[in-house]
Amino acid sequence: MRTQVAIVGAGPSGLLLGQLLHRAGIDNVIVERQGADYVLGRIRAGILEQVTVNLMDEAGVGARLHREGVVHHAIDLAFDGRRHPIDVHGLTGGKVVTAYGQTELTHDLMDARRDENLPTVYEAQDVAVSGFDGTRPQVQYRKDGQLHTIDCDFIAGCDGFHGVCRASVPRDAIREYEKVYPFGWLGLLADVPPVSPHAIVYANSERGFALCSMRSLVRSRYYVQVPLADKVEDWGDDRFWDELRRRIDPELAERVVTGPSIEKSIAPLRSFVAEPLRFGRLFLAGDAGHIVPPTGAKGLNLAASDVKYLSTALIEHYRERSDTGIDHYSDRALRRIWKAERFSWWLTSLLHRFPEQSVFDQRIQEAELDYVVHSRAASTALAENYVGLPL
Ligand code: FAS
Ligand code: PHB
Repeated sequence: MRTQVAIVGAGPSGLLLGQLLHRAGIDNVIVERQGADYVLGRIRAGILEQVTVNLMDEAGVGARLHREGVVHHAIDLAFDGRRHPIDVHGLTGGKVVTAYGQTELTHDLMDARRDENLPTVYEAQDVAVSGFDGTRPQVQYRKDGQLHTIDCDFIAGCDGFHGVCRASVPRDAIREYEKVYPFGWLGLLADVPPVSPHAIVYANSERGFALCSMRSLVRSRYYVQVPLADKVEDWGDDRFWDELRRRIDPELAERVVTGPSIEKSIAPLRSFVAEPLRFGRLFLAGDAGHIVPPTGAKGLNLAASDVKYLSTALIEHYRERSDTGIDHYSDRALRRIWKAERFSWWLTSLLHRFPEQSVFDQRIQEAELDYVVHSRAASTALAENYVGLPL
């Protein structure tokens, strides 16, 4: 098989890139190691920056997002038994975020790809990439016992943190920066109305971090910080709901509507960046190139901005025979990635209880929370990062 761009991974990065390239008349094939249902079954992000919403519109798949997404103008920081609103909309001259699950976004992209009958190989085994340091890159995979080879001009590594593309880059050609946090997030999804439908609540309590979010007005997403040693089977639904309510203020706790979990999982928290993001004719985009702790709701949105930069560069290559965008892809993407890494690290440090935290560290954290919610300058800095810095 031959194509112009071979995309490894059918998560949000790969699907969005495939859709944007197709709409620009650039042939592409997506090779995914899991089945479509498995990809859709992973419950992940829930908050979209305007950049991501705009990109879904550019890809021609934004209709349901506009119908069902819930626009948020503010967030609440909760500590010392009180909630403090941060007027994100007012502080950023009218910018907002939209609550719309990654599962739904992925569904919309998968449906569009299927409707346009675009080549997508699911359940591909032993995916391998080669030749990207020359002019004849290839992607190989096994399917139904047969070995298949895709000859292409470029390979887009959209295969996430554990993918094969970054792992295929010679070790001396790549630098990796990582910080692992000493706790995880236990997330619960339930078909109950969200306790705070128009403002995500970020709570810093002496028992640890908690987050009250949503997927729609009838489906809620909650998280509590847990020790790394915890297992999801340690946490029955009742224990989760009790712990959540103990970490938020009593008035809000009273209003939490509980119900059976439809998904429950523990995600580790890490910050990670690979540099550069281009190796000859191989590009890394999304979680394949970087990971942020989910506190700042940046993971999916960073994947979208990588895809915006990469799709623009590839379209410029084919349409204008110019490689300026390709040559600058890595530097441009990394500038935005590192700023989002900083914000995600900062918000994680501000809102979580660290096992080794000294009493001095605790007082500093309390002083910073007090400063952020009472200083317009500090609230504005939080707000402009939360809605997403300009591309
Ligand atoms: P993905 O990991 O989503 O997709 C990569 C795809 O490549 C997968 O489908 C995988 O099966 C496939 N693949 C892997 N190896 C392959 C191979 N060798 N061959 C072929 N295919 C291969 N972000 C937020 O903003 N908010 C959140 O609350 C949040 N929560 C998260 C919770 C968890 C548990 C995780 C892991 C991430 C979370 N994220 C969150 C971040 C997440 O949303 C990612 O940013 C987003 O999925 C990035 O999309 P992709 O880059 O497409 O990577
Ligand atoms: C979510 O709804 O999954 C979510 C919301 C806000 C965050 C992280 C995750 O900061």
